Amino acid sequence: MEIQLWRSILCPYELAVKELMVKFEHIIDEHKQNDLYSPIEQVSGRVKSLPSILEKMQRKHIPMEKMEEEIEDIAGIRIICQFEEDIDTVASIIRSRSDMTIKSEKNYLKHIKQSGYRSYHLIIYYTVDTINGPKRLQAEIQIRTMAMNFWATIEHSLQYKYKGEMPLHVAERLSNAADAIIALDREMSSVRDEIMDAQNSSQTQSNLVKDILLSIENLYKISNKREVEKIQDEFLRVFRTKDLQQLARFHRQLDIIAEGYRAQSVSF
Ligand code: 0O2
Repeated sequence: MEIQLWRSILCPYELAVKELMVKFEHIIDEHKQNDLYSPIEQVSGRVKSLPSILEKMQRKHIPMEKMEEEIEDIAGIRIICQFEEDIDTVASIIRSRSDMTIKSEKNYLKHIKQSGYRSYHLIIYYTVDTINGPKRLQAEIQIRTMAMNFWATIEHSLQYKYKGEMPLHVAERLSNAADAIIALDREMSSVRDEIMDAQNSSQTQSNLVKDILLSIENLYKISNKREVEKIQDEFLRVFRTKDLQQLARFHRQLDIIAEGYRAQSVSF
């Protein structure tokens, strides 16, 4: 097949990867903006390389006309979570979306691969709009923790290095490392609530500070500069206390002051 033709086949998959990444990244933003812990830590994506597509077609005896149907991971999205519990949450989010239809799911957390590989895989149908109209295609979404990703990345590189003929002593080391990753994920899960609390309050503080600074900036436009400077000094004092409740109280007071100014300017 000509390179040009390959390009036009892969073009919608590139669009799908870009769109899906934006959508998952937006889920992170939405959680943060609502002071919520995000079950998604990080998102990446790729279109499968041509050599990798050709190798898979050869290995699985897939004819050209069946390529798009049978190679389900031409578009691939990887979602990284902090904790193992988050994986289920992310899978549920995907299942409930109206723009993604589940084709199949593979649970390599319950059924760990012989290599030691753990991840949750979903194959979805997703429609992109191209210059030739809508195109429904498949994409693979891999969901895993940071620790699982660490292991899989190293193992993938070694697989590539040894081209499927991994020496026994390396395979053994990887298998031990996989056990250590299971233990690490378990340990992290046991302190999940505490970590989530800490991250939530840091996000709440960051949003509060952003709102307060915006309010002070707006007050500058409509009120007496001296008074706003006093408010700013008071904000710095409250900020230094690192007390979230004091900061929230200050925010509410600022709202009342701003409301007062707005009422005054309307009555004029
Ligand atoms: P890439 O793009 O290099 O990651 P197959 O693809 O034939 O192995 P199948 O049934 O099509 O198997 O899909 P499967 O096993 O559900 O998922 C395939 C993808 O999962 C792989 O993509 C890897 O990304 C990941 N994966 C599966 N098993 C392992 C493993 O033992 N170690 C690591 N590190 N990753 C694994 P590709 O094809 O390797 O492409």
